[in-house]
Amino acid sequence: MAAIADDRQLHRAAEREAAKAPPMFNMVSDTEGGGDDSKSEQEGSYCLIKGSSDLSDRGFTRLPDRYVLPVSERPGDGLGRVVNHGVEREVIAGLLEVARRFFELPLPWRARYMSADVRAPVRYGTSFNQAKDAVLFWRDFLKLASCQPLHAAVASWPDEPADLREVAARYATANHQLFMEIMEAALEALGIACRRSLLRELATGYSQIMLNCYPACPQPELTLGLPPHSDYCLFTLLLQDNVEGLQVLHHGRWLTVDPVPGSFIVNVGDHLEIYSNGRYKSKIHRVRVNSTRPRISVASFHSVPVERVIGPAAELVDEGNPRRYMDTDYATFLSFLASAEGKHKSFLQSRKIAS
Ligand SMILES: O=C(O)CCC(=O)C(=O)O
Repeated sequence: MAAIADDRQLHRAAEREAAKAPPMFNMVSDTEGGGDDSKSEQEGSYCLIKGSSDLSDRGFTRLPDRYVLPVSERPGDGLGRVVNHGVEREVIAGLLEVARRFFELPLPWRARYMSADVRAPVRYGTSFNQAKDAVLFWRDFLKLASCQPLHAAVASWPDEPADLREVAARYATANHQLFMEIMEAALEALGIACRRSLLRELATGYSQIMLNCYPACPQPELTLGLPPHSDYCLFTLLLQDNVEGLQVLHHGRWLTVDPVPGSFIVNVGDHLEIYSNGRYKSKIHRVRVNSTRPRISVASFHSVPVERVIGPAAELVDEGNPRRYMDTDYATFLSFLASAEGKHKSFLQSRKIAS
């Protein structure tokens, strides 16, 4: 038995070494060349990781150790479904298609947009918060700032694939209009008297599109595409292709969201929970990956302008409903991001007033 155990240990050690062999954590040090494979990770420095698409392209059969979650945090079985709420748009298929083509570009093209600056209007990267994640997540992303009016942002978006700017701009405009309609309905439902002035602010508020790519993963039972989190915004409108992956935490159980082609998932974000003084609850969600089918999703986050402070609406606070959250703004959120891992809704918890 001892010999067998030793053999197994040796085998696992050899597998670990084999998995380490490709230079996955090397710095991508120039914008054209996509990095020098001979360089090693520099301890303590910000590391631009090539990401899960790169590993998937290399045909890994075993998940590298840095992606393996502790046992208690690994995905279990999807237990159910939630009903999606959405509006069909002709531009949807175009955006999913152009996103797919972007993630298929050679790494040096994608790497031109790698940045450690979370405020950068365009940012390509991997994992959830790669500068902080103790365990990496099996996702690559392209973030595009998409505040209205769009023209200032579009000029900084990638010019490859050649139609990305046009297709994404049409999508961003349509998506923002939809957000405004949903927001108007939410404000009316909350009984907000001054909703016209808030809607005026939202017309040029904060918007961002996140193109997510989850390549097929060699050992999906050991990792996640994204960890449990809630979104920093009022609403997220999420588009997914026809591959399952999104799960929502509902009464302590993870429910898999059925991908309905052409629909949007409408997610309540932290800002709406704060603004509504807890009447709307932001939803914790995560993403599972699978071993056979790559998945593309597009999350559009919408909120108030970045410099604006948001707190519970005056109409929703009285003696019977005391204020439950502290005011917050983008700067507070960024300093939180720099100081914590942003897991398990902890930003929102950090704004809660103890009762
Ligand atoms: O890919 C998904 O379904 C969810 C994406 C997401 O949660 C995010 O981008 O924050």
